[in-house]
Amino acid sequence: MIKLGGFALSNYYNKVKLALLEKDIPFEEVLYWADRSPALLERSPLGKIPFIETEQGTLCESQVIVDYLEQQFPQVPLLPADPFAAAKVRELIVFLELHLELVARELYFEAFFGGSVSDSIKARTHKLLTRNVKAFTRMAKFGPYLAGAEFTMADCAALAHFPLIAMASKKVLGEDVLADLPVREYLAMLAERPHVQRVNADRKAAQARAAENKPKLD
Ligand SMILES: N[C@@H](CCC(=O)N[C@@H](CS)C(=O)NCC(=O)O)C(=O)O
Repeated sequence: MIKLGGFALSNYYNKVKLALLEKDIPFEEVLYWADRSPALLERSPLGKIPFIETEQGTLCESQVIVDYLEQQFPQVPLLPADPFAAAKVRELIVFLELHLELVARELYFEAFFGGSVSDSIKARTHKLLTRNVKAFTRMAKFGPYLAGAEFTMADCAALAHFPLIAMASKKVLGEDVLADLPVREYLAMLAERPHVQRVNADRKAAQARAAENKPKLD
């Protein structure tokens, strides 16, 4: 059985977890923190999560994992059969991760971990996000799914990344950079899916556990 390594607070972990659930692939979750321990580095050379363990070995990088799952378990597809339509779905994912999530990630230290980010990084991130979101708006369909009429792996990515991008930009830049997109309605629509409910519930439980274990400063 496939093992999914990582933790339920991670957006990239939840992207893969939702793909596994939607594709009805049996898997086991194994808790790994991104702590650069030897055990983790052996499975994911940069010490990032998620990774999966298969009978043939380990794989890291969420998109590589999702692409592998798609080829290895084609029964419930998360990509259209037509190669061009499939490429358009993957284009959305690469765009969302490279040009939105990875850019917004610069803000996470201040938004979620009690740190602070310099004004120059905030200004650069704001400029890049404004430009990149405008481009993304031209590509995303919301019809009702991100790539059109069918649920695809792009929705697994968007469910995981949209809330963080919106929260981080609102908190640190004072502006939700996704505000002009129908993100709220889209996420509400996705939340009707039982597997999305499971991913969200597990994430919330992990958030609550993390809050309980936070060292008290007083
Ligand atoms: N490109 C990677 C990104 C994974 C990633 O950034 N994971 C975060 C958790 S959400 C992590 O492991 N961070 C720890 C680190 O970068 O050292 C993927 O798609 O899997």
